[in-house]
Amino acid sequence: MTSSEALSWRSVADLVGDHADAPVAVIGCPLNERSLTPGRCDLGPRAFRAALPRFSTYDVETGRALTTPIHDAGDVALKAVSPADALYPLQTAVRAQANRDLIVLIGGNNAVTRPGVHGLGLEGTALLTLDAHFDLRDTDQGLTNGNPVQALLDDGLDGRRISQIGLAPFANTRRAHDKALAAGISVRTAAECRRIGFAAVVAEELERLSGLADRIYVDVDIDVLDRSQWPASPGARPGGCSVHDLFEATRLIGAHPKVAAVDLTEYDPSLEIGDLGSLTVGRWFCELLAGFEAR
Ligand SMILES: [Mn+2]
Repeated sequence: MTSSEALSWRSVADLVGDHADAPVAVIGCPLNERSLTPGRCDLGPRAFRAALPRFSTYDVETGRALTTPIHDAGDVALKAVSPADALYPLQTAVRAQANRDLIVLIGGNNAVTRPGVHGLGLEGTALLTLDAHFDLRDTDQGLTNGNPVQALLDDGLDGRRISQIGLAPFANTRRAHDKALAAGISVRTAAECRRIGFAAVVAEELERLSGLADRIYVDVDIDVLDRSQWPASPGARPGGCSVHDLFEATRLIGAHPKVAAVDLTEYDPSLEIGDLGSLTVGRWFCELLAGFEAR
């Protein structure tokens, strides 16, 4: 690289800092307790930030460079904090960024999602999940990363304002499926996404939810990805969606004017192979920003 080329390399990390008036904020949410498969999702926020210098702001698909300043709100202190006890600090952290147009929560396990939705407020909020799983396990044994959607139904979120995309066969129970349908949740399986197109299904559900709510919270449990492309989640399996699908869908999500918050959960850097996880999460963030700048 010549010196002039070096000077022109502006990375996405250069956009991130202490920016009081930035339209986008990132909150690190290293929640790791009560994962059904114990791991190190608490390492996710640090690995995410470390990946950002590897991404140019320039988008060859549009011929434009990302310019949006991003406020880094730091990490919420969640060491040894249970999902139930994480409700208050996480929803408080989200509410502190209420002046932003888009709040990005980097997990942490999927138990981040319930407090995240509460940060926006249940009233007028819809939930879209990209996830291989329903996350509708019973809550009688307490909150885990396997029941945030059930917990939100228990809290009073109307199931008709929930869409779940990417559900995998032989990875869920009939009980969870029955609960989803009884609650009025829109259930879109992985095979349906392959048939119609993953991004097309996401666009349909964003449209449906935007007619029912003032704002949309999007939960990306990254185990929706195919395990061959994404080894860094315990729940990812063969047969999931491709990274191309996820990136295309994420750009649509970022562009939707009613999307107020997006989380990325179940990234466990301790399962990393050859930087695959960090480079995928970094690109995912770039796609989200590219979508946001198209609003
Ligand atoms: Mn999940």
